[in-house]
Amino acid sequence: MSLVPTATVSEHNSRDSCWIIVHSKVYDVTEFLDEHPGGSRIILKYAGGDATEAYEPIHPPNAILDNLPIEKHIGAIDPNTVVAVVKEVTEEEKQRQAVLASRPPIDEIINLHDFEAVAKKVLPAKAWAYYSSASDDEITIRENRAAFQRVWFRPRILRDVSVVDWSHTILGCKSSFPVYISATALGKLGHPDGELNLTRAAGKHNVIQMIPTLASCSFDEIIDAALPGQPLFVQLYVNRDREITKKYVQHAEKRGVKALFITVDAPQLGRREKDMRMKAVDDNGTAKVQDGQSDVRRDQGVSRAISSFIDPSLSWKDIPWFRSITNMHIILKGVSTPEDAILAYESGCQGIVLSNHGGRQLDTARSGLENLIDIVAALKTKGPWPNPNFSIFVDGGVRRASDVLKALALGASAVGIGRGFLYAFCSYGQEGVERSFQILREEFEMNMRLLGARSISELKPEMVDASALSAHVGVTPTDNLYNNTYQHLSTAAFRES
Ligand code: 173
Repeated sequence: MSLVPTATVSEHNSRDSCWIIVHSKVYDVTEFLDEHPGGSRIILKYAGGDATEAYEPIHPPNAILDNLPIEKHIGAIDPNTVVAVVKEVTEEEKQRQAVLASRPPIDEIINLHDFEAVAKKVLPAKAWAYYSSASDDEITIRENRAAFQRVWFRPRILRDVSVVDWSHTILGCKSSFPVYISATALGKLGHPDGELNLTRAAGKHNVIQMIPTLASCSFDEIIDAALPGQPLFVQLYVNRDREITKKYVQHAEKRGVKALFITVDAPQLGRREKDMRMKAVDDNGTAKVQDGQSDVRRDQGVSRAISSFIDPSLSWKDIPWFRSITNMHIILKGVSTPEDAILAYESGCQGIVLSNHGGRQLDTARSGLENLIDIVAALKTKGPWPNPNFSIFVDGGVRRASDVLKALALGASAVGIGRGFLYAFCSYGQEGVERSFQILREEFEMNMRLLGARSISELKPEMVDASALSAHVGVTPTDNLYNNTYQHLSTAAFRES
């Protein structure tokens, strides 16, 4: 491979001739500018220079190899011409490092909310905005939590609960508990090891991870980090180019992935306004090249910028095609109504996820937990119950084992947690994820004892009162005097610096 001097690269710094450096390799991306899913503006910002830092968290390592013709790979940067740039650490980064150093010790993290509180403080503002944001007025993201609080327990007593067992089987795979790690994109925005934090922790503790299509790590990196036989699922955004999708799906199956979760609630990405505002702030502060292009709106935020490959024409007619290209279990992720649940069942899928995409898609969509009631009732009319060949998963707002137990009592097969585990690795890496598993195990043990369920199979609809679930109103009068004196529970404390 030829060596390219830095000075030569810097001559190609415009829309007419645009070279960039990524991981010490030089690429001519002039003709790719208009094809870049994130728009040309972001590439032009680094025209003639090193784009590695911006590239790294958003692209899997093989993205250039897969998308840029080999003749556009100019060569390797000549190391003798590279002037070591002492990167100025921004004030924000300095503050962030200080906050990181004063994180609460991990054994003081005692619930999944604690991780969120730490992540909010230690993440770069852009990453926090991307992960935490939800669509429009963010009603649904909050409803996801509130829904669990409208379901009340009806515990049974005197059942000899000296031994309780929360282990479970999900789509034929053994799992430590009835929870899987749901897919969340762009893990390296939050931690240098990205999704591998989840893979490694999951392998060690028998938890199943769903690999995101838009992971920061490549699909193969994630599979390679898994232990032999470690069960994994994969999430799929369907590409406009079905050949790309077919290759991805068949590769996943060949590498041993057990189930394909096709995302069906995102033909277009929701407007996540926290994320959008952050993008606008960032651009105003740092844009060097004004290319005059309006191919990607400046206020679209991270996710919208990289989602243009998703096919909005996906329809029920495509399901037989998926069945024809893979033998993996096919699960539709993002089902909300009994009508669609029955269509999924009748089209030969092996399950559905009752999900509103963590409140990031249609705002004021109901919670998966609420939808569970009608969907279970509809599916009961269609076949055996529980149906060993059709699983109903729920995700959204799950932070406690008690949430999981409520969903299972109401008929869910298992529950997905996305942000809860994401925030665990953003704040403490793999150790954080392992701690989150330990917290859940302790919560399962206590809650199952108190509920009188010795195993997951003993969870029954009679153990919960979901009569208020569809009410959507807080009917309890506010007790102002009491509330004013009530001391709020707090999250883990930062150490004094
Ligand atoms: O919720 C998301 O942010 C998401 O699913 C997504 C979709 C496309 C690109 C990046 C993220």
